[in-house]
Amino acid sequence: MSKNLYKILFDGFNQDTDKVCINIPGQKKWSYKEIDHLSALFASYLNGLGLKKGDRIICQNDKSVFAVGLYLGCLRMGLIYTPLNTSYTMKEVEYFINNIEPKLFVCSLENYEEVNQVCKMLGVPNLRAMGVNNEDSFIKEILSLNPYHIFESCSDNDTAAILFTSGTTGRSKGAMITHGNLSSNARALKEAWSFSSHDTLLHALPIFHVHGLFVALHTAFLSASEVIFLEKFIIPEVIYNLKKSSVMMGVPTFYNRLIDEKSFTEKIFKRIRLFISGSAPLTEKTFNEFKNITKHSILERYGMTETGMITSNPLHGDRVEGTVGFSLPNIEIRIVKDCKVLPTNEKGIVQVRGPNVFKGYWKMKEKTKQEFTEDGFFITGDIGQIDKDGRLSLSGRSGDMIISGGFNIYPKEIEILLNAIDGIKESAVIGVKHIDFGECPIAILVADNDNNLVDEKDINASLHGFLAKYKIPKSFIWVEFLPVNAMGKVQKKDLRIKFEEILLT
Ligand code: MLC
Ligand code: AMP
Repeated sequence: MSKNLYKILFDGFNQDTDKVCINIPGQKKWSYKEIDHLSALFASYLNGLGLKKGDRIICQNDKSVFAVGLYLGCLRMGLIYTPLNTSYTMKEVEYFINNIEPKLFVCSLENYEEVNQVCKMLGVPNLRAMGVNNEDSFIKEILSLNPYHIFESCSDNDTAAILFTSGTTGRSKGAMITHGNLSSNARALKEAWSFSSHDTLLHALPIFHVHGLFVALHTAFLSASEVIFLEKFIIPEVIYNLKKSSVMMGVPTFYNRLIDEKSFTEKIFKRIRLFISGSAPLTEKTFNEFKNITKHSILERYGMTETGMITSNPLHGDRVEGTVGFSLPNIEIRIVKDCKVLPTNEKGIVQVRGPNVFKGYWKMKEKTKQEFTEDGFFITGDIGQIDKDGRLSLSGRSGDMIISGGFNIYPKEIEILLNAIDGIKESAVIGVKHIDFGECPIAILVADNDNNLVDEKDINASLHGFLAKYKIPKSFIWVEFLPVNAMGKVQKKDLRIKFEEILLT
């Protein structure tokens, strides 16, 4: 039997094909039948291009129902889907193209010219620009095709998607995520959160990451739930549509913004049965303030690109603030320090094993080996402890990754660019508290020459062509020297303590 993820989702919604699948407020409600048809039209197009199982496609396009159709079409065909953050610059995109060697790149209309140059330079055989409505010529072409209702035969171990996560060395790693990883996680989440065809999910997340693409869409589709599909998290639209929703998924920034919103009152959330948070730490303050307003305990869950969702607070039973809950069925977690598995309530690195864990980094065999233990656990790099009941709490990360509004930022990538600027001798990028985004990067700089500091505008200008905007440090601070230990390693912990409060005011 084929383990194609699309077939598994199809079997989930097939009894309810007349139900609304994607509801785009003010535009159109797409039934499951129509979405299935749309995915078959994209499959037809991809097939017409001669693409075959295992070929890779990069998509850096705007959030739309057609982007979802394209994704599902890729699954149908057994193609490997690689979504890119829409804020990535062309320099960043160049790296991904070189690494992935896609047969097709789908970009947004506005980026066509620049992407075209890069694709030509790097020999990408096909480039298409896709708009967000059926006035667009590419969409018109898709809609005129005969559908191709294929479910390419796939095993659990076949790669369905490659998602990039940045690396500690500054180079991004492509996590190969299989049909089996995704289907097992979708089933686990449907069960854990009791998703059904009676649910309406408010979707305001981007669809180029695990959270918005896999966690939200797969869980909803497998359950034949309706998805209210918003382009992004815009408060008035969210408030208006929450009234019609039963579940919302978001990063902690969503909840902080709702807390601050005066119009977020009982009549807005009275139909909601579940608020879910993840991708970044939900502070106890946010959890409690939200509870005071809504009487809802936000359900916090924990996951990663490489693993999908690992743990979740319970749907029934206590949701304890500051914890990320219990491991999902068939997923094992343990806490390890100095190669020893620790007993309950002791802090170490979280390791995870199960059908959710990815099969490795694309073209990085050595790196993959380093991140797994001999007995097959993936080393997450997150620091945590498990209590006697099995609840996991996280208390940081072993590396210096920053999570800003749910986006991961790796300091090394920024430091390399900063250190290359004339006038900067060395730099350290650290994460500090930020009221809206939870955490944000700032740069601590040492000058080549104290009497001639590089202008902040010039630094910003040097970074802009190379880094997505959310990675650009929110502040630049000059110091005489960086604190180092006896081995000469910069002590970021000291810097974090020193500059902890800098962006709070
Ligand atoms: C936008 N900006 C950010 C930012 N998002 N800066 C820092 N961190 C962020 N997350 C900047 C923009 O560059 C812009 O800069 C300004 O803020 C306003 O941009 P915007 O697009 O209007 O921002 P906004 O819509 O308010 O977006 C904020 C946000 C968004 C929090 C709603 O970032 C978001 O949707 N985040 C979700 C990320 C996510 O899905 N993560 C899941 C990863 S998967 P300027 O200079 O132009 O003003 C994962 C696994 C798991 O982690 O467990 O789920
Ligand atoms: P990504 O690589 O984008 O998938 O991000 C994964 C990382 O996000 C994890 O390794 C954690 O550090 C972090 N993360 C995800 N969910 C949570 C959560 N609920 N609480 C704290 N951190 C989280």
